[in-house]
This record gives sequence, structure tokens and C-alpha cells, in this order.
Amino acid sequence: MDYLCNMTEIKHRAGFVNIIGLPNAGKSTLMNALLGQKLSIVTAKAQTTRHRIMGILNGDDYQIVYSDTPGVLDPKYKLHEGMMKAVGSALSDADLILMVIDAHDKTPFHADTLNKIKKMEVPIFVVLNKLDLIGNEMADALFQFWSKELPNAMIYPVSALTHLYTKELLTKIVATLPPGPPYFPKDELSDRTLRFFCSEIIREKILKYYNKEIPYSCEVQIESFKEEENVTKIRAIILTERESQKAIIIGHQGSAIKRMATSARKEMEAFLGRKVFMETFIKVDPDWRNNVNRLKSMGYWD
Ligand SMILES: Nc1nc2c(ncn2[C@@H]2O[C@H](COP(=O)(O)OP(=O)(O)OP(=O)(O)O)[C@@H](O)[C@H]2O)c(=O)[nH]1
Ligand SMILES: [Mg+2]
Repeated sequence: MDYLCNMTEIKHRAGFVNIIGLPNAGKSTLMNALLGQKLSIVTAKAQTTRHRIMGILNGDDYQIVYSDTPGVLDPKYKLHEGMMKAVGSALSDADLILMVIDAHDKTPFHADTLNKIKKMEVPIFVVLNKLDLIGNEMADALFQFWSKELPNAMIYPVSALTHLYTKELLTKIVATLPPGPPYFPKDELSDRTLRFFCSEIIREKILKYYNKEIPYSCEVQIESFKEEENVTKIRAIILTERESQKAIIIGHQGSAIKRMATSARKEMEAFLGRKVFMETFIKVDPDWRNNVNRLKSMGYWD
């Protein structure tokens, strides 16, 4: 369809709405709330999101291409550098930035990133998230603070978790999108594959069930993904850095991996809407987090 020639479609709006913020601010929760479905994984641990993940919301007269991004941090290893490249790309192609602040967390925003945002010409929405955790006085103080820091930005207090004021935020986002045709087919929900989301579901359960360094030492790869008539058959590989970590992931007589994999399989079944048969293997891949070639093959590095 030619969106420029068709008079009814000239009213169509479309744009990239990129979500930026510190780790754990609630960026993924916010994207899921704005999409009305869970696409990005969410956990209580920081550095849950590692990739830029697009989530597309299609209305009759608009298409919002959200990008969830990893939390902004100072890189300690190459994987972090790759994650910050994803943030950099989201800063460079946005039509609108949603800068998510955890209203309950006093950590100052990342100074370099804030300076970049201050220089940007696209509209900025400061989203004061986790409103459910703070009182009016605190909300007012944050509102004053961000009005001074970013005088041209609009400020929206919300709770992504309880969906407080997220509908209102969505209305403002749509009104701010530039006019234009859609970027993706209007039945598309993401730039990512089902296979990718299944690997993310496993990572979410690793973050949930294991502590300390274990989740950060792990990467998940879906070696095969076969959609058969009544079942999707998945072969998943968990990479970890050391034999000792592998032993912890497996647990006593395989109890730990069984618990994690069962929980992942159930969530995949709900996500895919069909039965899943999953086999899980663990491989030791020392230093994958610092090997640029490995990171390239995993999609963390262009
Ligand atoms: N109380 C409350 N908790 C929230 C809210 N939004 C997110 N959370 C919680 O905050 C934690 C982090 O949420 P995420 O959405 O994973 O945060 P993120 O910014 O994507 O984190 P990274 O991907 O690690 O950068 C989870 O435990 C969420 O349930 C909110 O509005 N209120
Ligand atoms: Mg996230």
C-alpha cells in the first residue's frame, strides 16, 4: 500500500520510541506494559536485558516501534561494551526517548548518558517509574529535579508494574510520533524471532533461580528449534565460564537444572501457545564474555 498517496493514510504516525535508563529502572516492565504483552524478560536482578529488543505496537493510525535496551553502565568486560553499543544505537535513531528513572532509587543518572540526552533534538519523556513505591512529596521533589535538569522534557510519573498512568503515557507517545508510514508490516510484533524469545525465557529463569555470579556467567543458545505438528522441540545450550559453575547449575542429582528448565518450558508453552519439549545441555566456554568473536556470533557486537 502506498501510504504517501493514500489520503486516509497520511494521518498515519510511526516512529522509534527508545527506552533508556539505569539497570533495574523498570525499562522492560514499561515496554511490556505499553505493549500490553510480555515480550522482554523482567527480573529483580540488574543487567537482565542484554540486547536491544524491538517491540511493535500497531494501531489503526499508528505504529510505535519501541526499543527496550540494556541498563546504562560503565563496562567492565566486552559483553558490557557490546550492551552499551546497543544503548548507543538506540540513542542515535530515536524519534522519542523514554528516559526511565527508578523513583525509589537514589543512584544518580549516568552522567555521560545524561549529557548526550541533553544535547538531543528529539523529544524526551522522563518517565518517573515505580510511583507505587513513593509518596507524593518524593514524587514532587523528583518532578522539580528533572524539570530543572531537562527543562524541555515532559515528565510522566507512572508505575509500569501496576499500570498506573501507563495508558495516559501511551496517548502522549502516540501524539508525539512523527507522521509517516509504518516501518514494519502491521501484523509484526518484534524484530526478534520466537527462537530468540525462548532463549531469553531460559535466561530469565537462570536469573531467577541462581545467585551471585552464575547468571552473569551464562549465555543461552538455542541449537535447534523445530515446530512439529503438536509440539515445538527445542535443544538449548547453556554456556558458562567454569566447570564449578556448571556443577552449580546442574545441582544435586540434576535437581537445580530440572527446576529451572521446567519453569522455562512452562513459560515457553504459555508464550508460544503450544506444547514444548526441551532438552538442555551445559557447556563450559571460558571467557565468552570477553571474546569479541564469540560475542559477534552471539549478536552482541556488530
Ligand atoms: N514496585 C515496582 N516495581 C517495578 C516497577 N517497574 C519495574 N519494577 C520491578 O523492578 C525490577 C526490574 O525491572 P525490569 O523491568 O527488569 O528493569 P530493567 O530496567 O529492564 O532492568 P535491566 O534490564 O536489568 O536494565 C523488577 O523486579 C520489576 O518487577 C514499578 O513500577 N513498581
Ligand atoms: Mg530490562
